[in-house]
Amino acid sequence: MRIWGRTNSVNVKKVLWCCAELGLDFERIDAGMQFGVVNTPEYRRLNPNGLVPTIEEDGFVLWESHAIVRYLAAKHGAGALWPNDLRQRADADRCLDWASGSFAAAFRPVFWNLVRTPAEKRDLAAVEAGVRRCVELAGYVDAALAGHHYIAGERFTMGDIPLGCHLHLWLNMPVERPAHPHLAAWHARLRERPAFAKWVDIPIS
Ligand SMILES: N[C@@H](CCC(=O)N[C@@H](CS)C(=O)NCC(=O)O)C(=O)O
Repeated sequence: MRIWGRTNSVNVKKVLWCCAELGLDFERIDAGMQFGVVNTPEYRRLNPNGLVPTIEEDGFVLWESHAIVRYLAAKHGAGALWPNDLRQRADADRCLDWASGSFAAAFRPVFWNLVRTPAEKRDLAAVEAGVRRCVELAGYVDAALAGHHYIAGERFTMGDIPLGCHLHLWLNMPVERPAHPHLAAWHARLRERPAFAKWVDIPIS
């Protein structure tokens, strides 16, 4: 399998972490931002959006990080990342959609302003509004984790992956946050996983 994507992209991290959890071999090609590649006609034929990640496996091309996580989990992680129980799987699956549709949407202005924008050009009003919303949403995750170790129950599933990537960034932003003890304990649990340590728990850039 080939994976196109720079390692500091949150969406690429999801795929790399997932592959490492599943013990999959792959070749990774740096692409996106300073690496370019994404605007070449060859890449656009694979992924017309010009975004990362994209994977290719025996001629099968797939983009959209959460679709990739679902595909790999279903193919290689049945009964583990991909729960066999339909309701448990739906519960995990829901977290992938919520991570992008709700949390990532709120977090984007916080990350882009504080990490990718020079200090003098930052939109601090957008940061403040984003932080307020992220605190509220992180509170929902904290409450959801109160009764169990992982987001969809006692076992680690695909549901933990996108959420884990976004919340790891959130928990490392230089902003004031209320204590969310269940979220913090879950984050600490994720940090003990070698696959998370290798691809997600890296300097933020
Ligand atoms: N919904 C897409 C979003 C992909 C996306 O926005 N990727 C960003 C990196 S996180 C990107 O390609 N940015 C342009 C670049 O790196 O050149 C997914 O989840 O795969």
